[in-house]
Amino acid sequence: MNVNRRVLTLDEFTIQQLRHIPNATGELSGLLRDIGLAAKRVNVEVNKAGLVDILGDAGSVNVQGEDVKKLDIFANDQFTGVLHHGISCAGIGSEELDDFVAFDDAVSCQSKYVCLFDPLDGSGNIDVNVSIGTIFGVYRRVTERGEVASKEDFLQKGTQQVAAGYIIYGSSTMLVYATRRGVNGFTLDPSIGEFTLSHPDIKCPPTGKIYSVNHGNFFQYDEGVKKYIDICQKKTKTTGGPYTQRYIGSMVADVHRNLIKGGIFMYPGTIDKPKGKLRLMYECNPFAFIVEVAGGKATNGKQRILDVEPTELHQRSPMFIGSKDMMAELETCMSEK
Ligand code: P6P
Repeated sequence: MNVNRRVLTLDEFTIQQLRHIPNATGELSGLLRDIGLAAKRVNVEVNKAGLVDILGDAGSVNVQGEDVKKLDIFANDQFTGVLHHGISCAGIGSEELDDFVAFDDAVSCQSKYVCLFDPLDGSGNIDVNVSIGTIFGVYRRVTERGEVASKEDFLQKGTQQVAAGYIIYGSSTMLVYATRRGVNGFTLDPSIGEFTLSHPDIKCPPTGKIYSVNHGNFFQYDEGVKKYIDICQKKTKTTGGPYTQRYIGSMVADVHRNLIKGGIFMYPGTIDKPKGKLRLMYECNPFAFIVEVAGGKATNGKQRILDVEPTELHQRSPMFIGSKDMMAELETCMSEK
């Protein structure tokens, strides 16, 4: 049987990466494999979500007589389940759960990592068929292996992430993850049910022509943010433009597009929500890690996102992320009041 060696699956890639890491145990590869498995299961349900009259609404019973769960609860259960039953994760923090969950079985207590995730970000877009996604960040636990994980394992600065990534359930389903060695994208090949390397060594272009922001909140933004948006709107061919505004209300889709093509995504604080809407631990930190490894930048308007000292699991943060030259222009506007 001829093996197609040109197609590198996620598992083959993560195992290959081990060769570059002395005394690696393979636990991180195992954790990423577990995430890939949960993503495939979520992908099946997300793709069927349009068939609501077959699936029924959450709380109803489907044709197989199974209780239908809201898709984000379903996604949360999938990621929590595979990470709990794997050998690499000591506990999780999820957008869907009030508090972090430390797994107390002996195998999980011996695990090296904890994982923070938003199981299905943008799920409000499902019924209008807009791309949605899962976002995750992986940390090495700081408490002793063998003990049950505790709060300090989950509330670490973003700089402490050993890996971060996202799955985008869109025109195709992609898993993109970063370690300090680089950012790589894998597209799900339904014919073999594997994520296969399709976007090796992703780099964020130093500049771009796309700016992403919710204009509906414009008059609530900081003066510096309004000044930068005004500059974006006035760009011409001679000043690096014209720019286009792209914002689909699904962070994974907006940031993924800007990561590949170059651009800037902004979710600023507003008068009503000074801390903005996005969550630090499982939306801002993972994307900040990914984009910085790819050569971009991410701040909360005052400091680097990855340097923010977290105080609670679900804390929010303003978010500015993207191509480094565009971020520099924004920072200039924000520093000049
Ligand atoms: P708004 C989705 O609900 C989400 O958390 C992000 O995916 C998205 O970027 C943002 O909210 C959109 O928020 O207030 O612009 O509708």
